[in-house]
Amino acid sequence: VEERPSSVGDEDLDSAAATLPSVSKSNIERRWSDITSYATKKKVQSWFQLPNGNWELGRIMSTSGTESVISLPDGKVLKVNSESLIPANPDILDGVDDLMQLSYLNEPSVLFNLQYRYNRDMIYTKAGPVLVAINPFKEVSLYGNDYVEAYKNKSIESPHVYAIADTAIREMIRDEVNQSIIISGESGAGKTETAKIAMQYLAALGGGSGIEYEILKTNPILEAFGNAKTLRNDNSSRFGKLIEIHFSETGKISGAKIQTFLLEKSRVVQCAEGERSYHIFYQLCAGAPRALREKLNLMDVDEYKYLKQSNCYSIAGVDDAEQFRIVKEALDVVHVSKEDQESVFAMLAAVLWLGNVSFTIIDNENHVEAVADESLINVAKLIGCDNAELNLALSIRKMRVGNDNIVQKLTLSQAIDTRDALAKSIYACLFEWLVEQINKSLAVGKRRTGRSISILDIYGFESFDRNSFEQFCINYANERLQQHFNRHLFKLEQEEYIQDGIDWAKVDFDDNQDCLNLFEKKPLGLLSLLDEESTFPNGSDFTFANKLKQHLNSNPCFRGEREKAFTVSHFAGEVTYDTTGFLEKNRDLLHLDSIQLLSSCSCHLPQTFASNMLNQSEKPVVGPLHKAGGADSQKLSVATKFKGQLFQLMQRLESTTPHFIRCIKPNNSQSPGSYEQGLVLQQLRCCGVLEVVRISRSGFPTRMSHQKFARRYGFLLLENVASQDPLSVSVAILHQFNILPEMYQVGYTKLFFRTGQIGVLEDTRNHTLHGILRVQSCFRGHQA
Ligand code: AD9
Ligand code: MG
Repeated sequence: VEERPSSVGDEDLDSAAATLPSVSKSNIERRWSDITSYATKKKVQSWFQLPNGNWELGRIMSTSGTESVISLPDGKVLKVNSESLIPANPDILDGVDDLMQLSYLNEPSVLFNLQYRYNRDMIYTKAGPVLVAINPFKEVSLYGNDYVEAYKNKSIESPHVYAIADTAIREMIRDEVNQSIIISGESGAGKTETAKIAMQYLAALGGGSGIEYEILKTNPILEAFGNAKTLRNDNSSRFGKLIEIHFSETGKISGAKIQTFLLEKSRVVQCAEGERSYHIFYQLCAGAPRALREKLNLMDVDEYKYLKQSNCYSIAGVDDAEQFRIVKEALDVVHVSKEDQESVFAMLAAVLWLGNVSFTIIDNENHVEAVADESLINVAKLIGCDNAELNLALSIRKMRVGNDNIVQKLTLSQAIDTRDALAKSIYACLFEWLVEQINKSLAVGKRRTGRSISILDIYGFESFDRNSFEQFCINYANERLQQHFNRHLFKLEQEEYIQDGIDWAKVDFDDNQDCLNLFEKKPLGLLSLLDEESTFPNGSDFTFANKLKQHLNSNPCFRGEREKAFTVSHFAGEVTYDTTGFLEKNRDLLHLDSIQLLSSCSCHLPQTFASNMLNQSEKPVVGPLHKAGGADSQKLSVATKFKGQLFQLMQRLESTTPHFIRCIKPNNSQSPGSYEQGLVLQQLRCCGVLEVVRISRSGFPTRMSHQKFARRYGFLLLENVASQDPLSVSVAILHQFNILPEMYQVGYTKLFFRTGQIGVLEDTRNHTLHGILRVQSCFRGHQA
C-alpha cells in the first residue's frame, strides 16, 4: 500500500526490519526464522518481555539455534529463547500518528508507539478509523482558538478530537447524513472531557446565534448534579448522556437536545468510604450566600448524615464554593429563573435534611414514628407540607384490603427505607426536571433541519471489588455499545466483502453476542429473570441468585458464585455481581403515600415530581403484586426501562455515520506522566483496537460500483470503449493504469481498493480535466 512507510524510501531506514523483502506485502509478524537470520547481521531491534510483564527494546547480538543473545538499553546482555522475541519497528517509525503505519503491528510495538507519543504530550493517535485518546491527567496545550483555527483550515493534521469533530461536520453537510461521535472507555479514561472538547469545536465552527454558549453551559450543570467523586475518578459521571446538536443548512447550530440515562440514585443515600455524593450538595453547602443559607437552614456538610457516611468532603484542587457560583451562572444562561433556582436548592436541602430524620420505637412490635426535631421540621418547610403529614408518610402505609382501608405501621427498617426512597426520588426527579428545563431552553426556533451531530458519553465499564445493580446496568450498556462498534468496524465491513464475492481472509474479532444474549434472552436471561423475581412478593435477592444459577449455569458467559453472587464474562473482563439490593433497586418503588405527600405539597417542584411519577406508572407493570390491594405505585422496572432506552439509543445511532473515540486510562492513580503498560494493553485488547487497525490495513477500504468507476474514469481510456459494459471498461482502466492485482479486488457489483489506490486515478482525472478546461477556455477566447 502506497502510504506504507516502507515505501517512504528505504535508504532512510536505519534498521533492517523495514527493508526485509516481504515488508511491503505482509503486514503483521512474520516468521521468526526470516527475521533472525537477517537480524543478526544488522542487529535488529526486538521486543523482549521482562518478568514483570513490561516490554523492553533490545538489540539482537547473535542467534544460534533457538537461542539469541540480546543487549538491553541498560547494557545488560541476555541469552533468550528466540521464539520469545517479537520484532520491533525501525526507529523512523517511532511515534507515527496512525498505528496503521507500523510495519509490525504487534502488541509491544503498539504499546510503545502510544507511550512514545504520550511522553511527548501527543495524547491522540489514530488506529485506522478510530481515535485513541490517552488521558494526560494534566493540562496539555492542545486546545483553544488557535488549534480550532488550525484544524478548521487543515493546517494541522495530527490526530485530535477537533479533527474528528471537523470530519463529522463536513460529512454531515456533504452527505446530508446525521453523524455521531461515540466515546467509550473505562471510568476515568477521559470520556467526559473528550465530549466537552468535541462540543467546543462544534460550538466554535457552528456558533453565531449564541445558542452554542448555552450548550457549553449545560456541562457544569449536569456535572454538578450528575457527577461525583468515586474511587476511580474525582469527577465520575453517574449517568449516561447523549447530546444531539442540531445544525441549519448553512452549518450553524440551531439547537440541541440532551437525553440522559439511568442516574445512579442510590448514591444520594449511600456511598462508599472515600467517595462523595453528587457534587452539588457540597457546592451548595460551601457556596450558598448567607440569605440562602438562612432560608434553607443550611449547615456544614459534616452535619448531614447522607454526606457524612463516606467520610470524604472535599476533592483535591476543587473549590466547591467557586463551583457553586459557576453552576448558578450556568443556570441563568439556560434560562432557569431565580425562583426556580431557589426551589431547586430547597429540594437539595430537603434531601439533606431527610437523611437526618430519625425514628423512635413506639410499641413492642418495633413500630416507629419520626422524631419531630428540626430535621423533620425543615423537610416539611422546604417541600411545603405539614409536619404531621410528613411524619405519617414516613411511618405508616395505607392499604386497601377488599373494601376496607387499613393502616399498617412501619418498623424501623421499613421506615428508613421509606425515607431513603423519598430522598432518592426527589433527587432523581429534580435531575430529570433540570434536563427538561435545559432542553426547553436549547430547543430554540424549533427549526429542525434534520441534520445533527450526537455526542455519546456514557459511563464506562466498571469492575469494583463489590459490584451491584448499578454496575450490572452500566456494564450491560457497555456490552451494547461494544456491539455497535464491532458491527460497524468488523461485521458490516466483512459482510460487504463476502456479499460481493471477493476473496477475503476474515479477521477474527470477539463477537459479544453471547454475552448480550445472556442479558436479553427471554424468558431465561438475566433481565427477564430479574423482572420475574421482582414481581413476586416473596422474591428476594437470595431467591433471585438461586434462580440464575438454576437456569443459566450452562451458559459459558455465566458462573454462579457462593452466597448470592454471580459472575459474567464481559468483553472487557469478568465481573462478579453481588445481588444484594438488586430486587429493590429494580422495583424502585415509591409508596403511594409518599407520592401523595409530594402532590399535596404547596411548593411547585414536589407537585411536578409527583405528577411525573404518576404518569410514568401507567405502563406495563413490574413490582410486587400486593394482594392487599396494590397500594404501591406500579411501574416499569428499572432494568426494563433502561433496556428500552438503550434499544432506542442504538436505533438512533444506527441511522448516523459513527466516529469512534476510545479513551484510555494510563494509570489507576489519576497521575500525570505514568504509563502502565499492562493497564493500557488490557484496555487496547478489550476494545479491539488492534483488530480494527489490522482490518483497515489488510482490507479494501475504498469501494466504487462498476458503473460509477467506468463513468468516472472511462474517458481516460486510450481505446474507444463506448459500447462495452461497465465491468469491461473498469478492467480496461485498471490495466491501462497498471494497478497491481494485489491492490484491488473485483466484486460482483463493486470494485474494492486498498488505501490510496484511487488517489492515483483521481490525480490523473483532475489533470486531464484541467487540461480539457484550459483547451476549452482557450478555444472560447479565440472565438470571442
Ligand atoms: V467516568 O466513566 O464518567 O467515571 P470519564 O468520563 O471517562 O470517567 P473524565 O472525562 O471525567 O473520565 O476524566 C477524568 C479526569 O481526567 C478529568 O477530570 C481530568 O482531570 C482528566 N482528563 C481527562 N481528559 C483530559 C484532557 N484531555 N486533558 C486534561 C484530562 N485532563
Ligand atoms: Mg464521565
